[in-house]
Amino acid sequence: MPASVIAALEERFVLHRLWEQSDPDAFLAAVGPDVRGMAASTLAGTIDARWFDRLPALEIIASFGVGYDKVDANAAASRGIVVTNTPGVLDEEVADLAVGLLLATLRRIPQADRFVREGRWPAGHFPLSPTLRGRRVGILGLGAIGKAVARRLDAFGVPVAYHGRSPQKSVSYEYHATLPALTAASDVLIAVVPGGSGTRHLIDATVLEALGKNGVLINISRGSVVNQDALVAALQAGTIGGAGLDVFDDEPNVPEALIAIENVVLLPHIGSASDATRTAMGQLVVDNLQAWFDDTPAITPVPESLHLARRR
Ligand code: 8YV
Repeated sequence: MPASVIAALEERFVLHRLWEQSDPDAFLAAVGPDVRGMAASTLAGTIDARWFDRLPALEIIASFGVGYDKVDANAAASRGIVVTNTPGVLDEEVADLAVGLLLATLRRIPQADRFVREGRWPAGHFPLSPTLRGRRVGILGLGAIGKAVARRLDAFGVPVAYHGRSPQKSVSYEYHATLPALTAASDVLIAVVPGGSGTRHLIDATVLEALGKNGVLINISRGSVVNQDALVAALQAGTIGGAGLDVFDDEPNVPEALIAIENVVLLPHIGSASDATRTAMGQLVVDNLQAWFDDTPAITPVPESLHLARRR
């Protein structure tokens, strides 16, 4: 959470710093009954009924991030707790990173950088790379971030198609009713769907096989969307051509097997991680809490909380 969030919250509220406690359980037992609002990073772990039991006065959870798969928003709603996230303010930033990761993966930019740094250039040329030219790009999940990725790819002159729950009237990209159909028609698959049980392991061994031996997977959504073991196996066997990953199953732990593969680019979940965008996300966390305790509606409630967004 940016320092600006902590400073802004401290100005307005009594802020309990759970992340600084050596004995969080004892701390929660002491202050938990008084806590009415929570600012939560999605990196902090799962926020579910076990938390709600210890925070009986909790009214609102302002989650830092657009994806809120770590917050059980249905369990919160059943206790009358509103959940907010930070949509909109990070779309363009995450889309920039997605396209950067795609180019880095195809043109092997990090590998080329390592080649120069390691002094290997004088001994011979860097190997020729695959290309974006002539590729068809499939986007899994054409929400706000997916659309921002697609707009960028338009400028790169490559055809874009997508799969999601339903076709969207506002776009002219080709729609595929199933993920296997999208994958069969794509040379690049970019995952931009939210995490959670509804999308868990959507990208499995069968999908990876359909992507093909020159196919490339880019994942900027959640590690859970991809069966990571199947991905490692596909990369090791050469069933797919490469992968660019910003997200993993058990962050911050990345399997040695992935690290050992040369034709992957691995990033430490930095999709939204610019100073400006993280500050904007943090401001939305603060604004949601302030709006709520000013008795005006929460600004960006998640769908499960829509009916609760008005405090009075
Ligand atoms: C952040 C994200 O890394 O918005 C999201 O869903 O995954 C990222 O922007 C994360 O929220 C930080 O806690």
